[in-house]
Amino acid sequence: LPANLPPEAKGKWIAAQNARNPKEKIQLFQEFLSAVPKHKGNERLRAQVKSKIAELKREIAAQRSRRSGSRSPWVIEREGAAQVVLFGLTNAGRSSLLKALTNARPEIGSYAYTTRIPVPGMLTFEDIQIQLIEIPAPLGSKSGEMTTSQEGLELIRNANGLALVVDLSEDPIQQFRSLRLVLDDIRVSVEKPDSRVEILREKGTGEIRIAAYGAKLSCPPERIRELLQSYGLRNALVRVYGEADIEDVEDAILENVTVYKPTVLIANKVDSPGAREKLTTLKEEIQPAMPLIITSCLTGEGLQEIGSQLFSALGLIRVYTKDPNEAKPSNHPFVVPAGTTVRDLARNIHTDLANRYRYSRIWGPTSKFAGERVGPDHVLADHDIVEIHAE
Ligand SMILES: Nc1nc2c(ncn2[C@@H]2O[C@H](COP(=O)(O)OP(=O)(O)OP(=O)(O)O)[C@@H](O)[C@H]2O)c(=O)[nH]1
Ligand SMILES: [Mg+2]
Repeated sequence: LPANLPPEAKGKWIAAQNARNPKEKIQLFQEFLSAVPKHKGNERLRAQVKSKIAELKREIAAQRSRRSGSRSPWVIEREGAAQVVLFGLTNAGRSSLLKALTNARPEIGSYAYTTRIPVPGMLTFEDIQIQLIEIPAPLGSKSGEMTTSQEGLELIRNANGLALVVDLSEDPIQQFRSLRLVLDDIRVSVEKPDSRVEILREKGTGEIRIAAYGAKLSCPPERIRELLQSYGLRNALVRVYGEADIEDVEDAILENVTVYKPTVLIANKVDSPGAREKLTTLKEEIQPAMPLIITSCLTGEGLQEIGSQLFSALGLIRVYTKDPNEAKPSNHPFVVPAGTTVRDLARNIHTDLANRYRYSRIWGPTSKFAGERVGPDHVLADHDIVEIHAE
């Protein structure tokens, strides 16, 4: 646990956050590293920052190749409500799923490693779209150690969620374990942690808000505020789930954390002989459970479930805004995290709107009656309609 870094290191961290370009950022992260005492408690932090530097270097290389006209296929801008990586061993059927679910037309082959560069596609779920990206399968023997390219791992770390794909015509448990090992290595967790601290940087609010969702904080909120301020953070929302102490908050500031990715497991090729018999043991393996979707690209079984399962696993909700002068709400929802309040939504639409906010009327699941008047702390749910009244 890194605790109370020297002020010099904090200063470098602040400067790195505010750096205007990747080159400057690298320089400042390097200076940060020299200012962090080299003891065991800081090892993970140092490793984390080193991999950030490596990522920035690749970003610079990608920028260069873009400028020279050759776009890197490994850099994929998010489109739609969320970006989800299809991660599985070769031949699990990721390309077949991508083809069945999206507009993409990836190559499908019965031989190994057909897909060699990432392929994105858009999946339509009701009135929104989710971007799916197939990345090349990790290399290695099925029982031995797996390796995935750095660029592939970055796509995983940057994604909003993961769909792990295992093959029911093979040993799905062993496949699941191999995928988990690769993810553990890069400090990506597929299980929702009991406790965690999230720090969301906000704009122009001038305050540090602390939202503890039934959490046990072992330090006074004032200390948290002081700590954030010592890192130059003045506008932020700190969300605490479960139990947390001041070190957890500092780890979150320094992004020295295992990142949790909402994940579903797709067990594909259920049409294969003996496939269904493997499901019981597979379900036992994934404790605590994550959503399991049983599919076949051959028969189409389970495919229509994927959109809704992903949407709910991602922890997203759709909110429709309505102009006070219009009879109907907008057709295009805002897709926001569950837990979003009316105030968060207003801020999401426009900082100014949050400042001029007066009250809202809502229709839908969280309203007691149609057009109920609610305050800024009202928590929204999927399918709510919100009319914001401002000064
Ligand atoms: N029986 C059966 N075969 C499938 C299913 N889905 C995919 N396949 C077959 O499995 C093989 C591999 O499918 P792909 O979709 O190319 O697999 P991938 O995961 O993209 O694999 P690589 O890109 O090669 O690493 C192909 O021969 C597919 O036709 C399925 O649900 N059932
Ligand atoms: Mg493929």
